[in-house]
Amino acid sequence: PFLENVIQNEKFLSGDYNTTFIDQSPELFVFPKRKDRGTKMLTYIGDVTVNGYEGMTQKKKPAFPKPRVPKIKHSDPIPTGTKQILDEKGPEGLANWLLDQKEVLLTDTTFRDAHQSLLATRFRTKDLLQIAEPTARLLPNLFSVEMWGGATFDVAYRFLKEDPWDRLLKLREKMPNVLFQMLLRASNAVGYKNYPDNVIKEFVEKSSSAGIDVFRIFDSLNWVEGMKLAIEAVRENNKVAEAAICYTGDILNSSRTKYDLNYYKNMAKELEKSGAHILGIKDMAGLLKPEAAYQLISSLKDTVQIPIHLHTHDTSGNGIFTYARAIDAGVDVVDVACGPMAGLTSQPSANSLFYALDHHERQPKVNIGSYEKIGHYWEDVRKFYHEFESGMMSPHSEVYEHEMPGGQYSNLQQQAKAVGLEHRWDDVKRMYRRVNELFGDIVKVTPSSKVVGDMALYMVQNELTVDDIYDRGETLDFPDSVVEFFRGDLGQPYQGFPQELQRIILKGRKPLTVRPGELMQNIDFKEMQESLFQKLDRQVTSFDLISYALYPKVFMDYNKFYNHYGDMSVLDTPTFFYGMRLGEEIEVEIEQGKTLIVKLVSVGEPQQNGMRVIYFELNGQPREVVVPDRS
Ligand code: BTN
Ligand code: 3PY
Ligand code: ZN
Repeated sequence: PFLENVIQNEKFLSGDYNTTFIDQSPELFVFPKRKDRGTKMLTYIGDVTVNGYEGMTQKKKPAFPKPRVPKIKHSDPIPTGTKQILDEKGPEGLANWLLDQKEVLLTDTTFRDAHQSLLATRFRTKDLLQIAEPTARLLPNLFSVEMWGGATFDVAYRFLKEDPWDRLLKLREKMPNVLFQMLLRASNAVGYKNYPDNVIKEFVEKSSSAGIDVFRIFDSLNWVEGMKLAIEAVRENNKVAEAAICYTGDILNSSRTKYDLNYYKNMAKELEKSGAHILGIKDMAGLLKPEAAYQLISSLKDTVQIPIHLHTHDTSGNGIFTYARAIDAGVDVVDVACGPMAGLTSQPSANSLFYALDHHERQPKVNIGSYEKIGHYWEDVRKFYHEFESGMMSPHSEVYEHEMPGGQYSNLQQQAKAVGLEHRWDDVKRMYRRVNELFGDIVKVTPSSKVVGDMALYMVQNELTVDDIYDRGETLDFPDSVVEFFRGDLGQPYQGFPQELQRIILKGRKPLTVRPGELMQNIDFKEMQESLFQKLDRQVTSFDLISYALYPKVFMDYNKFYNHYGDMSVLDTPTFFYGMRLGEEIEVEIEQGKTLIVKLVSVGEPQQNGMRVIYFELNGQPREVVVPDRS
């Protein structure tokens, strides 16, 4: 109410009154019942219509065809699947069941890694939800659906202004039969740094209770010490601990011996000993070439008893060949994406793999016709996100040089764009490789890959060479993530840090050599709950708490947005990104059975104070809102 009055005040509107304190006092914006839902929503639509959406260059709303949703009979019972096997037999039983299958099994990553890798993680819950039930009904033989974790958590709050927990809960409701899998960055949870031990435990417990069955756990430096706590936490919740080795380098390249076959065999044994139910091979950049895949999987099958799950990215175009060889070597499960969301930096295509294995005794048991139908939906909806496409048009064998993870490619490109380096993308990729060499050839996967990316952007932006780092490093102000990495905050790289460089970057400070979690204070969740209750002025759920513990600022910004505009996950995606066209009418279901009809009537000229009045009709009644013009 206060704010309402302020922004309608003449002096305020005329712009000759200093209200900068408003921007500096976020608490002023915490007025839960300030405006009705309709007005808040119109304010968002008006704002995005005038100012566009962050990261989008095109402002004019394109016309999109209506997505083709496969027809299903909602009244039929949903076929049972692997979720029921886990519930009946427990994680060990599920692992044994997996070993008994002759066919190769599939994990479908379309709901997570595919769009993380192709579209900077921007897929919205609304668009995932529409295809969830058809997927459950038409593809009940999948091993799992990877639909959470990695960057989806952060991006949901930060850019999509939606609650990632809500996504998980709603999808689970629609897909009760197939295992839900998530990517967990071990001690970094779904963030970019180590968290206290009790945050990791709490996160795993809450994710399990909200619907995650299989946790693919990896450490960004392949440091097993950093993974044990997460593995243990998953086991305690009676869920499946898939402990993963990140694959880097090339085991068959005799001039690159740091990560050789023995390195992987040793790590596999350690993970099995640490309680993994499944061994994951996480080839995040798509560097595992076909012959290497055959040799790696064959040796690992002889090394461990647990099933092996292989993940790759099709960046080079060799993904199907790699899988075919891995399947001959006995891999149990492979990660694929639905055809129209596959290939390039995403996973290899499920559809292509199916056909590639025609007349092969291990051809997966999926209904290819169903996959094609589901693909029509993804093909149509992908168009909503075309502004986030990386521009990569064909297989990109350069990946063997820069080794950038598929899940990072389109995201780092957005980061480069944000700092004005869009036109220097080739330089950024070249620098990425040099930074890896400078750092001693490390495993590059979130968050270590982000450190390499941040350093590459920093060097390109400041026109720095590797020599400059050694010559003038003492005077340079390195990105925070780089300093933290060299301090040991992400754990210890295999064979240690390059000492001279570490000394330069730390400027005399002493690095950690133990597990960072050992030194961190546990979070007092009870105390946090109270302080968050004060800040939010509403009931705090246990999901809110864990999100706040992981991402305090991102979470508070999301809440600020939510108070200002309401729940914008209800908008259709074109409207969310582009707002509305003059004269356009849309329907918005703000809750089940409650639909608003919104028509954009006209957009006023900018006033002297930089504000515009936007005229709508809401359910046939005239309504106007005032929004800033930031152009
Ligand atoms: C927003 O971005 O949501 C609000 C920005 C509005 C700035 C206005 S212009 C008139 C008034 N005077 C100020 O000093 N700030 C506000
Ligand atoms: C992530 O951690 O988000 C990844 O996808 C790593 O490959
Ligand atoms: Zn991946």
